[in-house]
Amino acid sequence: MIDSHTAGEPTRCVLSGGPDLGQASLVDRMTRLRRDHDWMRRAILCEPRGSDVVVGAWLLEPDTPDCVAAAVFFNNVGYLGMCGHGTIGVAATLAYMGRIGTGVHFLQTPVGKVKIDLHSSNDVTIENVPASRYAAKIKIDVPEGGIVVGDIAWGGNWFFLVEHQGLPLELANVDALTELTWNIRTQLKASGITGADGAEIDHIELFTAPHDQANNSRNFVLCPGQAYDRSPCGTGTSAKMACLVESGKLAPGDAWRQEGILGTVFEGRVRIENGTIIPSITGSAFVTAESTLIFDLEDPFRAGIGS
Ligand code: PYC
Repeated sequence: MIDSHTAGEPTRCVLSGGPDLGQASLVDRMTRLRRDHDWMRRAILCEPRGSDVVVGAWLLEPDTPDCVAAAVFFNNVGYLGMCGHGTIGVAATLAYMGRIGTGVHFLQTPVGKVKIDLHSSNDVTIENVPASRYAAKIKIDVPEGGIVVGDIAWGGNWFFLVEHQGLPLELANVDALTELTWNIRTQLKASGITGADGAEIDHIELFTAPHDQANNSRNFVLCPGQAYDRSPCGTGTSAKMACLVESGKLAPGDAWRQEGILGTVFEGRVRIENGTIIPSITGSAFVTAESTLIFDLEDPFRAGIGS
């Protein structure tokens, strides 16, 4: 395995070992991983080997010859369609391993092909799957949070995006921000408010003015397993840019500098292809560790702690 972090958010790349998932399509292999071998997700990411914050990227053979690799992203509670910071981490990891050099490459993900432009061993631009706003100005009454208004958008995952007033988006307030965003998520579910085809909205994103005037906005993003994203969130920034384009506040080609809760920044842009919004995100990742996992049959926590 190789660990990295992208703007503070960790990615753990699984390079080899694990079950034989066969030769099926990537989506079928992810289904098989989830159905038959889900204990490995917990064993790799959860305590005592990992923590709730870590996102996994299981690197597999791509279905399509034009991709350098395929990746299945997973976290402490399940699987992600796409992961922006994770894709930047995968790119830095592939560069560290000497599997890619600077220039353009493609990574296959369960929700589509993602372009990677490696600028240096650490600096990467990814072109995400298409993003879109699904619904605007949805109003919900959140216990302890009052009336909250937000947009629903897809950026590779489903997001509820809220212009936040109140408690500043700072590390000192992380517990309260986590509680607020978790209550928003719970209320969305209780109200039957979903993304397309009934998809659960499992990422909640709050926005305020940036701390650094060189940036456009600051965010706090709650991930599905209740951990907050240390990075500005690649799929969340993609969803945000789709909303901005739909409301005429971001033009194709213009930069959108999204600051996260640690103050780290992703620079986003969109282009429009046949009426579809294609977001790209630029950020930096750093390799932090190489390791081999050991599964001792005597270890009561060899499959991780949790369910
Ligand atoms: O960067 O897209 C992202 C992401 C999703 C969850 C954590 N990071």
